[in-house]
Amino acid sequence: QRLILATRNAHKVRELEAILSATGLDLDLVGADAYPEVPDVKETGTTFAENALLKARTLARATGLPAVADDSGLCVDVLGGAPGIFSARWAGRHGDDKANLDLLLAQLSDIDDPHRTAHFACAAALALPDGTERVVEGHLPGTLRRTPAGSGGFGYDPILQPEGESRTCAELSPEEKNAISHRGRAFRELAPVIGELLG
Ligand code: ITT
Ligand code: NA
Repeated sequence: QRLILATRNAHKVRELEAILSATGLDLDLVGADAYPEVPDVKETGTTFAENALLKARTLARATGLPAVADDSGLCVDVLGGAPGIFSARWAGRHGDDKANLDLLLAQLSDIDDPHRTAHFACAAALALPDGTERVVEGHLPGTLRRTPAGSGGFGYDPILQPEGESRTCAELSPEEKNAISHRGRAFRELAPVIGELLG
């Protein structure tokens, strides 16, 4: 069964392939890049769930195939949940991970350790061409380092130290990150629903 990964973020594609392959579902996963004629969705939602549904729905309608999407970000408690849904464009240019991370660190420079709590959030959405839709959310709580560490992962991984971990997400192996991540949690919860609705 073909399932479109409605994302153009190569890091997400890699993580989703690993997470979904490990669920035992027999899926033929293709990235959104296989459908260049489908225009990018404007992320006009006010929540991760709304944006994930928008992305999945757009690909499913345009292609006539089931699609899953991921909308995700970092929510910092002392910033009232920001950058949140604006995580990918926090410093202005969409997808400039280094600029986003540098700006956030500067904004938190006066915040002491006990107040540097945050979580990654991921909404995982499934949309079928017939209009059936499901969305679930996964979280990864932790604290934010003052100095980036590690070269794995992407985005804010070098500064998020998961609860109960002494390393940042960027210092974890891909398998270790997927085992605890917001994305892993969300898509492992969605997997049986995918199996049921596509089966
Ligand atoms: P698509 O919309 O095409 O899927 P995108 O990169 O624009 O790709 P989002 O709008 O969901 O995706 O933005 C996600 C941002 O949140 C991403 O740019 C990172 O800055 C951050 N983020 C999400 N998951 C992350 C993770 O696992 N580790 C570190 N940062 C993450
Ligand atoms: Na987004």
